[in-house]
Amino acid sequence: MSGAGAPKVTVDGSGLRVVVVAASWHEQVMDGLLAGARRALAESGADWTEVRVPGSFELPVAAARAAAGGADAVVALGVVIRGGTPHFEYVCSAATTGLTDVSVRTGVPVGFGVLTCDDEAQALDRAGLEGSREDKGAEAAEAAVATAVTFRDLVPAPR
Ligand code: DLZ
Repeated sequence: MSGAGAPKVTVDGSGLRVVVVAASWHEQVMDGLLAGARRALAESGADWTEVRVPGSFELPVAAARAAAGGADAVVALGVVIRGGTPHFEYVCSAATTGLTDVSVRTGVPVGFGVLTCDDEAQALDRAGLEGSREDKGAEAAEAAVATAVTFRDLVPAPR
């Protein structure tokens, strides 16, 4: 999937409570994703807390807890790098399906900042680090906040 065509999203997220759920595999890339998300959230004016889990497989349950705990939006960050076994497909699928399920079931927007890459170079290029072409942590945070702001103005959250 190409990153070309991504919108520049700037919204006023003040008053929103955002929870960032972040996996811990691939530390350097995760540091970049987290820094990008923090930058975007600070710019939006939203308040946020951060929860770390071991791997991307654990992101959906963390997002579910955050949504049940009253978060207005969740930002999910993780990095999955293809190895030599089908494990990659299972972890990616569990994270993607699980996060989608949490979002649709609870009505709480979940920004998807989970990189699914063939190798570490691809991940570094998307991590918002110096020399990266893309900043997926910031994009995920901006998307979550923008969607929560839209919903705040439109409809009460189903709880
Ligand atoms: C097991 C595993 C592997 C092989 N690779 C990754 C990865 O690249 N990125 C990631 O976030 N997590 C990985 N994991 C860990 C799983 O997500 C999960 O934490 C474990 O299977 C324990 O439930």
